[in-house]
Amino acid sequence: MIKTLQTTEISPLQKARHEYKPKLPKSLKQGIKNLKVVEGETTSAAGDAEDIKTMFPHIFGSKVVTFEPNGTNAAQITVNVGVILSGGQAPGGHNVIAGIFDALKEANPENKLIGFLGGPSGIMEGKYKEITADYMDEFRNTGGFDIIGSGRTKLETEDHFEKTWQTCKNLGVSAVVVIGGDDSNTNAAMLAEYFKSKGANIQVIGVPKTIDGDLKNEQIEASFGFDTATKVYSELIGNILKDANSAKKYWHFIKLMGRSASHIALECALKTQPNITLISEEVAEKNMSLAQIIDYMADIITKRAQKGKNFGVALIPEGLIEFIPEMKHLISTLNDKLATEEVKKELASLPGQEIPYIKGLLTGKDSNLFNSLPRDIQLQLMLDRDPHGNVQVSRIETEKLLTEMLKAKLTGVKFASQTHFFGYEGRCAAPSNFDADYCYSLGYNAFALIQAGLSGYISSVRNLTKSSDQWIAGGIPLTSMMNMEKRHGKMKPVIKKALVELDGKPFRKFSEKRETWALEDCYVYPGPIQYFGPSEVTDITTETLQLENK
Ligand code: FBP
Repeated sequence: MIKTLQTTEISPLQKARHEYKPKLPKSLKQGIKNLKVVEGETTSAAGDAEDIKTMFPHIFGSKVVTFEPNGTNAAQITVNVGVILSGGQAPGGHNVIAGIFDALKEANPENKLIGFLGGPSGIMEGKYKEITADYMDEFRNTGGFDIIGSGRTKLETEDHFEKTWQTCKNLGVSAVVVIGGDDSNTNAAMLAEYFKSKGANIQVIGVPKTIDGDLKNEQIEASFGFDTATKVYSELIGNILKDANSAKKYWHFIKLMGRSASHIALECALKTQPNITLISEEVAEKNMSLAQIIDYMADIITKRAQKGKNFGVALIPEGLIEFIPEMKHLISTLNDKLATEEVKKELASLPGQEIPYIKGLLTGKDSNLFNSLPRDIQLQLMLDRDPHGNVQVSRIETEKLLTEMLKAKLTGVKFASQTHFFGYEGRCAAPSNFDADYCYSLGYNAFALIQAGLSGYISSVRNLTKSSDQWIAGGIPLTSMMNMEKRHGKMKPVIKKALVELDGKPFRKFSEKRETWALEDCYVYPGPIQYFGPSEVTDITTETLQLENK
């Protein structure tokens, strides 16, 4: 039924996808009213347990839970649930909301779902939209976060929490679902702790979102969106590999999104087998300088040229720049300088003279490195930080920096290059079958956690390489994923970011193969995401998940 899809014209594929019925794990399939809550082990923290316990006395040490069918009927109380989309878009966000919506209406048709508009600022400012059945229908199985919008405002101070509480009181909201990455789920834990400490009867549940794939652990096998985004990028990389191998005249340098970890670059490399892939975590581990990275790439380009191959494809993770130890030092110095009011004022009064002014503030190795960079990169390194204090790596053209430096290095070699950045292209794609099912299950499960009376939990659906009916649904205490890290010079409780593990199976497979991939043309063409057809084509999971779960 697509009678409600009236707002904009839609494509035949959108019409067909609208009819798709996302699959649920067996435990949830029997209905929201028949769930049995099974308590597992008591949890601690990912690190610094004593500090985390002191900071989260009300939610620390809760038990892992899983859901099983054939439970007793839940009490039919009426609840209003609020939902927030936080941070960067990730395919499947709409299905998380659809899962929450369907579960809460199934539990009690009087229940309401309130969507807070534009991210966490929506709940602080009381900007919302009630999600009705008709409105929800328009967004099922679609990409984007346009159902309610997203934002990067942080919910972290007492004032923010008070405002949030006031909005919840005004709207009778007794549970809030935060769909976000590691930072947003850290803030969800703080909000859950705040509500409990105040005796406010408001539950907080997180949902693991980010295309970057760095919000994962034993219980959270993957963050949603990673599957679809990497499939989109791999399709594009596959097309470029074909073009490179056809024209045989260009080296293509492709920067791939993923603010910090290199999971996206690694997954795309495993899928497509290009000639060069840099992995930021390895660069950091080997303490490589920018010059050494250039040497490594120049060596492969030269060896291929000697074989008459003046073409190739290189993948560059977006976060690389921050993992090169000397760059990391420079960025950290710049962060400190740019954060002071004095420097901010000076910069504002010196339009056009920012670079010489900053140069005057740097000393030693920082100064040498900054001076060696092209002007555009110098300016990009000085751009405003995001609200979490991160350098906006998506705005730093690392791919261009590397090609410029390679051009200077490869004097006797025929070398023509093209640069690309694949990031936003993948974040709002219509979710793959995997993400459509996974997200719907995460959302449905989030309401199951609410119904079980839990707070300070993240929705967990695992056993993901098996068919969806064998997935295991439950909840993980957010504090069990936290440790203490230095942020803006202060130790803070945060959810531990999962970086690429160099002794993990995905990286090991890549490092066994990369020498062959560098010189031979072992290119694989994954093609576009398929929504219809044989299951081995439509339901395939990521290489990362398959290798990690082997
Ligand atoms: P989240 O961590 O919020 O999921 O965002 C991921 C991301 O897509 C990164 O890969 C990228 O660096 C960043 O968002 C870009 O941010 P913006 O959308 O603000 O340009």
